Amino acid sequence: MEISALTRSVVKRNHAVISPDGYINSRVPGWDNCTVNVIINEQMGAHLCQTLITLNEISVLTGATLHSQLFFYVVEGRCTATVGGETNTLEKGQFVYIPIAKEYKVDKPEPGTQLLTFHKVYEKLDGYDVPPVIFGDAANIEGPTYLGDAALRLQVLLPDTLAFDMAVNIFTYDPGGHLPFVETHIMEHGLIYLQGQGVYMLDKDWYPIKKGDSIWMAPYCQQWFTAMGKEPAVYIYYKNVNRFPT
Ligand code: UGY
Ligand code: MN
Repeated sequence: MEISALTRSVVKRNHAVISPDGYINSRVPGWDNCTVNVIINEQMGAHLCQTLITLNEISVLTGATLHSQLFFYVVEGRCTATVGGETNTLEKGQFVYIPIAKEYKVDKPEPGTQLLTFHKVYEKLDGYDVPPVIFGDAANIEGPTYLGDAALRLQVLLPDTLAFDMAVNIFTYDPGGHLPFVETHIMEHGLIYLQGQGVYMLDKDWYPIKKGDSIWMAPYCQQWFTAMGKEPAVYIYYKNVNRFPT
């Protein structure tokens, strides 16, 4: 039997590893008959929110974005999403980006559907319109090699324009692939592993990481990752981008 006083989760001042072993459910108004795990939030010092929602056949999510934009990504299963009058079925790997001031509804899920969300307070840029609603599919987004390394591929899910202040990318590492250098940067990350395993270095601490684990990296948290095992390691991550460094 596992020892219940052990966890792989770690929460520090500038990074956190949240493994599913410590999840406690939250009740979120408007997100009905579902299980919500708030994984990253301002309570830990972050400037983004990341949740994982597990749906059953009677789950319905309704709401309206106010100051925060919202990104839904289907980790498992299938559901229907209605945003700004447009309804689409969302399957594994598909997503919808909901800008500020939009109503949304998610319903008709397959039991066991898992949705990842990223939320960020939107910082509008003078001269640029608020981005539109975007329905997309990771399977249709190219994954060019990252910095010339054939073991690494990066898919950029949202348009790379100044109207967006948040990026959501999928990073795929072949076994043995690794970040080419230790990153030290102002941008913050939230991520969840979709597949595989490896070792992440966060501010000189080393963590074994696998599918289902999430990581928060505050600005300037030094970061490096190497993939291990028999299959590629894949994570989807948030990054704040494109705004003046005040
Ligand atoms: O975009 C990034 O900063 C990315 N290379 N960081 C990361 O995967 N930890
Ligand atoms: Mn980074």
